[in-house]
Amino acid sequence: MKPHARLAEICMLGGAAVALSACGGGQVKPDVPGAVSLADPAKDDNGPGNYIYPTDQVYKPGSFDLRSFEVIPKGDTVEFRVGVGSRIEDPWGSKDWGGNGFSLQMAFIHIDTTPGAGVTTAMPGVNVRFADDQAWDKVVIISPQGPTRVNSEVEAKAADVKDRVIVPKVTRASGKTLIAVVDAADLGGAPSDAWGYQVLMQSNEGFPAKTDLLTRKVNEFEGQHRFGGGSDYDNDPHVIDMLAGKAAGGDDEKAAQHTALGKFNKETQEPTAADLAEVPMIYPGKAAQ
Ligand SMILES: [Ca+2]
Ligand SMILES: [Ca+2]
Ligand SMILES: [Ca+2]
Repeated sequence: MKPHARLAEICMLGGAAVALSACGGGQVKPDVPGAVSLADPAKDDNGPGNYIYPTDQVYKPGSFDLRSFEVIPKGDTVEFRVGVGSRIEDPWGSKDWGGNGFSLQMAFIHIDTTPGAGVTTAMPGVNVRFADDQAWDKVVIISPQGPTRVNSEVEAKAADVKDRVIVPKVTRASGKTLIAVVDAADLGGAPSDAWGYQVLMQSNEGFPAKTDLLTRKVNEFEGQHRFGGGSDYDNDPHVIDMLAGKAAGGDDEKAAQHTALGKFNKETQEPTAADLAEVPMIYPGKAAQ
């Protein structure tokens, strides 16, 4: 959906609760408290710059190219929208495995709601970390897997942070957009303009390694169902695209992403947290001020 169309939809929600400075205009910056609308560059779905899609034909170009991210407060619920670069399909018939109507994409939406608190390690299998002063407090998992499967994976592999993990009450795909609806209470309240976000794009792996939370591996060489361009160990970021933003350094978002994701210890086969790439938290409210 084009930003203008999206804006028009928000505008049509209208009324006292949803005031927008730009209704009918060209801007996409909504005035709804806590609302977020960010764009991400096209064709940076290559992690640190050199990752390659798996070879199977289901992984169509643009499938993991993050293009847009929206946070839409709606009363007691919050809708998250993650746009990608190609139409979202369901080649593996997700209804047969209790899924959500798509097959390939997976997104981890990390949220910094509480300065000075939170977690700096990402979900198992993603192989990145956050800075101490940008620790995440909640993560919304957009997965094609049904909630029973996602919750059992979290219980098995991320039990120490399970109270911070939010499996949406609704997860679906529409066109090129993944849509997730969560209760605001699960986020600790309605979104604030001070919150930070990082969206890590991954691919749903239905048969993950025991250390990986439904994430598809990045190896040295691409395979039918493996990304290439990284390493065969878990030192490389298993992140295909993410938000970078000017906050991540420089005006060039692609370069900022490539630089951040390229800073990992390439020599180790048994990485500790310090060996992993550090990804930035993006604070859209601060940027607008
Ligand atoms: Ca992108
Ligand atoms: Ca790897
Ligand atoms: Ca990006």
